[in-house]
Amino acid sequence: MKKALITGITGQDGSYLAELLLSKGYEVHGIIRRASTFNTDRIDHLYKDPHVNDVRLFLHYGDLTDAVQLVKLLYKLQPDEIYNLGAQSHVRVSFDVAEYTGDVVGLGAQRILEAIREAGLVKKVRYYQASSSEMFGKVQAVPQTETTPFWPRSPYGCAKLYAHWLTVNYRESYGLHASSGILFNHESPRRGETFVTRKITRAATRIKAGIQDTLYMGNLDARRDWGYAKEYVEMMWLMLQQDKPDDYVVATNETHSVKEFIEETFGLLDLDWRRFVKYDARYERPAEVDLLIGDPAKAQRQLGWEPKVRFKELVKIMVEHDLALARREAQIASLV
Ligand code: NDP
Ligand code: GDR
Repeated sequence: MKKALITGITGQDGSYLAELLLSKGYEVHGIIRRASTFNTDRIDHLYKDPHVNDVRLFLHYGDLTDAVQLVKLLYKLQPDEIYNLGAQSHVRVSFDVAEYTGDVVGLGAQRILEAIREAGLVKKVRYYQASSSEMFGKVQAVPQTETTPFWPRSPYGCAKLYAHWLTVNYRESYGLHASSGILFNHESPRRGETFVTRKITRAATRIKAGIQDTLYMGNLDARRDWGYAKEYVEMMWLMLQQDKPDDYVVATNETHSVKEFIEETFGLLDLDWRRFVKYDARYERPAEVDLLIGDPAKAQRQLGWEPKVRFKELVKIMVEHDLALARREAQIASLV
């Protein structure tokens, strides 16, 4: 049985990846952070009491800022694959907590890579780094490919770039099987509620259910290449199944503005978005990434991967999920 370790297992991608690996027969280990409230909502359906038989999901306390614990875990677990998905992943927030973001996102990757060496796993383990289209930042070329020059526009983007080049460097320096997935924005009903797509689908469906009346937004002109998270985690796994490690752009090759996402969402709900959406400067960023559109030709060619869920279907999946949620909320509100 193959053994995988996932950092960021409680996040959107971590939860889908854990599902995928369990379905493939893996023993899955995840690092979770201690919090005063439970933060395992997205993986609770996968968790089994460790006292019963046939348990294949195990959770360990740890943190990407805690090098000693990372080394101890790698020694103990001796995983075949490591997926480094843990991050302070909010771009706007990274301007507020810049140092912390650099610590977790940039040095966090370094700590794991060093832990791999320290635990003597360089020849055994395969490493996946969650790189980001935010590394492209200021537009240098469209569509963006693996060879487009990087120009990050936030502390988050800079930290991801550091982690990305470290991944390349450990591959070149030590022969580590280390791959970077340069993933463009990917969304789902499990997306955090402060990222733009989920913020929109949550608000619009709550407006439809009569429990919210306004949605405050920042820059509506930014354009993103939005795909479906559940599909994108398959790519992470595929990269680690290749004989040779490499870096791949994962995207849909389609771009839409935030305004188009709003129009599509409110349109599905028969609502006129102009009545409900208001501007609030607090959601603007000191520097913006204006246009992202990725060319996944290399992934298609070498990994045989093609995105299936496109923009309209993605919006529909999220709206249907959030409408059911908003109706439950409205029902509860009417009882109290
Ligand atoms: P989420 O924000 O949903 O999840 C982030 C995960 O990282 C959570 O499990 C979180 O734990 C964990 N985490 C945060 N800080 C630490 C820390 N100090 N130590 C250990 N774990 C920590 O992100 P996504 O699932 O959307 O993204 C997964 C990865 O992919 C991230 O690295 C992200 O930057 C990157 N990425 C995401 C894209 C996207 O569009 N979704 C696109 C490209 C890259 P907790 O639950 O305790 O907060
Ligand atoms: P992004 O995602 O910064 O691309 O990073 P986000 O959904 O936060 O923003 C997308 C675009 O929408 C604009 N925007 C707003 N964004 C938020 N969050 N809230 C608002 O009210 C709002 N109004 C307009 C933003 O300015 C931006 O242009 C995501 C994260 O998942 C990263 O971790 C990941 O690496 C990249 O995607 C690829």
